[in-house]
Amino acid sequence: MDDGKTVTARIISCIGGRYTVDTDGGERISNIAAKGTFRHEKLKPLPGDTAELRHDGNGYFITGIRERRNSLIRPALANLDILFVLQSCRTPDPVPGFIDKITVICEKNGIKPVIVITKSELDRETADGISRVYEKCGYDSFAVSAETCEGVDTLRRYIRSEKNVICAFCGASGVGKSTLLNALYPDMRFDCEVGDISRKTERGKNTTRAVTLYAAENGSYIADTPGFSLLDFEKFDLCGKDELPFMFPEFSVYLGKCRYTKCSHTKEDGCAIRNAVSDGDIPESRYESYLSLYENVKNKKEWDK
Ligand SMILES: Nc1nc2c(ncn2[C@@H]2O[C@H](COP(=O)(O)OP(=O)(O)O)[C@@H](O)[C@H]2O)c(=O)[nH]1
Ligand SMILES: [Mg+2]
Ligand SMILES: [Zn+2]
Repeated sequence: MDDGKTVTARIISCIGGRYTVDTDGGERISNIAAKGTFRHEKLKPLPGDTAELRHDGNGYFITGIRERRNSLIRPALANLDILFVLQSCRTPDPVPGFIDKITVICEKNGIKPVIVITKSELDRETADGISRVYEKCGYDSFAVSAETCEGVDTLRRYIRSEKNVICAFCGASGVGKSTLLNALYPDMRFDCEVGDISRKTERGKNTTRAVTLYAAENGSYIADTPGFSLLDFEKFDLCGKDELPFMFPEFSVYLGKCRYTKCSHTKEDGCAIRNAVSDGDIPESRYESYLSLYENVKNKKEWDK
């Protein structure tokens, strides 16, 4: 393919400014650079991007990327379809609000969040309880254990049923992302190390490890991501306060039914959302997250992403 024609390819990793891609023709090409002029634009090609490649006689280089559906800064990924949000029911204990902040980011970016409660064998009741909260909100939700393999087959079937999607596993360090991925795909080696819960103390310089997409079945790609804390998401401007209620799918049937048209759903009387929480129709933990995010965003006039 040395004819100067443009070839499109999926970027699957970027390490030290060198890209590995899968071409539409099914060829894997490594060690590709992005062309100089392209680098001057602020856009940095990310795993998940559809890249345009040209061959200059010596080798391929990236000349551009196709318009993205979405992009996340950390984990650095573009065109994500599904984000599996992992949270362990024990060790580490669930962090209130963690999943909800991510579902809001997903809603905002057109990404489908799927909730996975890990280490279910340690506390089945808590695992099932959290899982049910998200089912109630309309999300696909699973309780799994890589230790006993409970729920692993179900989750594998679920991932297989989605075709040609880009997925990533995310969640705090130590919740069991790498272990679960290796249980789901025993033939692949996910190389974000297993066991980095013990490395929490040496956080700092070394935290940005590369995100790599692995080719799974059905034309899908799946990424492990290095552990991150909720703090990494503070960089995101979530959305404006007026938009926030729409990022909670379980609110949707009540919106427009409050006494006041400009109801913030935080303390007003006659608020349909607050009534639904009292009636047990909206999970309390989700509403708590709404209130806390509302506090974060209420003073912002505009939001850029
Ligand atoms: N009890 C229990 N421990 C698990 C399970 N899955 C993973 N672990 C342990 O949790 C720790 C962190 O797992 P790891 O996959 O590295 O987490 P990651 O940082 O999210 O990738 C390791 O010590 C694993 O052995 C599970 O289903 N049950
Ligand atoms: Mg890991
Ligand atoms: Zn209201």
